[in-house]
Amino acid sequence: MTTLQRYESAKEIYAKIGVDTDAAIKKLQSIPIAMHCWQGDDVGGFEGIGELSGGIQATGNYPGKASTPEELMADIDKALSLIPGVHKINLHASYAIFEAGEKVDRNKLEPKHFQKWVEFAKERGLGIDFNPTCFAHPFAENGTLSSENDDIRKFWIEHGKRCLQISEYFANELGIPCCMNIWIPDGFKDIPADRTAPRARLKDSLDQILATPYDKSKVYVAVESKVFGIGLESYTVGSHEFYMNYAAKNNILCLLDNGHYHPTEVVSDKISSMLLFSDKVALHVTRPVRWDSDHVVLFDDETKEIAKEIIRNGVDKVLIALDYFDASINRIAAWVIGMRNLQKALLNALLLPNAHLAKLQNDRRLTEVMMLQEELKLYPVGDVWNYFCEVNNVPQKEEWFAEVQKYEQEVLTKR
Ligand code: RNT
Ligand code: ZN
Repeated sequence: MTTLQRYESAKEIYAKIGVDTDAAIKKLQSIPIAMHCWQGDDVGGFEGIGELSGGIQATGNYPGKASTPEELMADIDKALSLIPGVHKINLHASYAIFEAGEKVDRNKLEPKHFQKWVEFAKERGLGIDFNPTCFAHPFAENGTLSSENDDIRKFWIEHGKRCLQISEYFANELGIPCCMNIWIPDGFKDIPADRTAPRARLKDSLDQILATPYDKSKVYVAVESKVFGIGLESYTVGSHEFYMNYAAKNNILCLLDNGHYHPTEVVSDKISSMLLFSDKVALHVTRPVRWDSDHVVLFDDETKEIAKEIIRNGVDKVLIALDYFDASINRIAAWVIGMRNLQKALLNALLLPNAHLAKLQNDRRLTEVMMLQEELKLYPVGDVWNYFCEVNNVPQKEEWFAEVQKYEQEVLTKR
């Protein structure tokens, strides 16, 4: 049977439960996911600083890592050619591109240092999301926006302001809103004596950054909390309560990274609450495994559950990005696996009879809710997915991997 024939058969099966597969595909086509540039080079950036810091770590030394803007862009191109749909790229400030001989510190960054990225995105119809980089820097060793050292804190506030201007530049140039996400690594390994003062300073620093005039319809500022980092086990300044309150009071967004909570706490259960009090919420979709919050996204239960919440609450209210970094496997494959898995999870959610399931719950027919949710798991979502890949002109099933192997042979092993 051809992909189309299998699709037609799946379409009939879904129609029987009131699900329109054509509509699901159309919707999936319109959902952009921000692909994080930092999977391509283990969060290295182009400043030549080397060591990653801030309680995050990329482990592994798989050959072929991108080390120049040209290499990273070529790798992103390769990955995007294997991913259906049109997406966004997510950049960190540490990926600024300087002219030969020029180099400025992070408190001096300007839009022009990202012009090459704008050209790259324009040619491909991509949007850009952005992040101040408050780690892997000599001034980030003892706190950044919450630092007790005034000069250091000023440096990071200025960095944040510059990033806001750069984010607006992206949005203006590309005609696509830019989500600017602030994450800082500040915290303590052991029990602090003063939990309040660092948080008060962080609050003041954020106030100062946000005092920069910017167009709120073009730049969505988000703040990302974290429960702990490596070497920052006992206290993080930017905790969930801190940012949830800060975002609500200042009319900015919370970014929920599903690797940043206690192990039995799930982001899929947080989205509906956030959206009752905020127009939008931003996500970092990742996969936490024990101490690490950044494994490649799989088509697993929590990813599927997050996708259901995105679809049920409204795709336009959720800014979706990926965030992980695995240096132990082919980095391009890591991108493709994560992006395709999140899309599969979104498709899976779009193919559920969501209104019917909600009605069953409302009628307290809970046995039926469980029964149907389980039966739906083996419906032919794969046939719809393959058809989606076909109409998008990207390889179906595992066929994309041959392309990555070829690229590894021809390009990556020669680096
Ligand atoms: C770290 C945060 C943060 C980073 C990126 C590189 O724990 O998740 O989002 O992963 O900014
Ligand atoms: Zn994150």
